Amino acid sequence: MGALGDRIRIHTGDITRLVVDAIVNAASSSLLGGGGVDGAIHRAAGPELVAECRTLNGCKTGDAKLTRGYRLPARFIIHTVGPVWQGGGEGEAGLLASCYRRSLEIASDQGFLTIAFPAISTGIYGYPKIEATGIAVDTVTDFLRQDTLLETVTFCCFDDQTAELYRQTVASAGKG
Ligand code: AR6
Repeated sequence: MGALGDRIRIHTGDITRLVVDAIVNAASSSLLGGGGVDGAIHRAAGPELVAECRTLNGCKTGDAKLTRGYRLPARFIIHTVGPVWQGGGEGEAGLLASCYRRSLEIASDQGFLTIAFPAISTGIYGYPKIEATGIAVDTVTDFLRQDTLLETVTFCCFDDQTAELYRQTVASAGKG
């Protein structure tokens, strides 16, 4: 197993294109689809995905559920529900950390080696990007310290500006 930094990758692009064991979806609590990355994942996976999601009885904020990946190159999808930003006083930070942790727990339980995350809650749900990136990087780093199975965690950023923010955050986390 390589050093911690070698197990974290930052990628710019569309998460639906990634060849990994599982991609994470920033879903809504119904799990029945929506806009943003959720809409892109449902479009790329095809209609079998929503059919499986209907059997799951939704998902609580901060929790995660697993489905197959259908027409995606990723074999599985871990659907997690991020918090809607309400100013920071409603437990948003803990809920966002829980999204990352629960997704990683599922991946590890399943024996997955590679997983990719979008920037959960930072689009339609309005979570401030700098704070959300700090939580994403800290939670993934903490998890990888005690888990030796997962080989790579990819942060899939939709644009270069977000990727640059992740690079800076990972670099400063490594110094701490
Ligand atoms: N690949 C990677 N990242 C993406 C992609 C993509 N194809 N498309 C968007 N992003 P959002 P949220 C980035 O709004 O804030 C849905 O309606 C985007 O730039 O997708 O958690 C759900 O059903 C942003 O940085 O998710 C929920 O109701 C990040 O993904 C709600 O939106 C997350 O933005 C969830 O809102």
